[in-house]
Amino acid sequence: MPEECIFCRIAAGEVPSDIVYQDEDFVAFRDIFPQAPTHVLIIPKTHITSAARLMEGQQELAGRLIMIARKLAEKEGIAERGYRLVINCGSQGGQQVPHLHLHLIGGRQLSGGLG
Ligand code: DGP
Repeated sequence: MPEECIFCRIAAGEVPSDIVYQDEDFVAFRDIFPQAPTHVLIIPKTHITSAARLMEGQQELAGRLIMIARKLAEKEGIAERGYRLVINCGSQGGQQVPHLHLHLIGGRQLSGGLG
């Protein structure tokens, strides 16, 4: 794991975070700068820099990321009213942390725009 990767350090338990879910391969924790009442980041424990670096053999991992988001949306009580799933990818995509993460955002009315 890259020593300097903040999300690897969160996954390893070296940096505290508000963890809402974890299993052998994934961790989900609340975003430090929440954009909505529910703002959770779901990450693979393995260091993948971005969605652009996903390999063919990681299709299942990518699918599980979304399935975890779906289950967490239910757990957070936002599944019925709706929510947003976002993966920022690369600098023009607005990605700030270079470790693949899926944002689960909801609990308020979100605008229709994509910025
Ligand atoms: P992105 O722009 O897609 O790379 O989003 C990165 C998100 O990560 C941003 O919403 C803030 C969040 N974040 C950055 N550092 C930390 C941290 O140390 N802890 C937590 N919980 N969230 C963080």
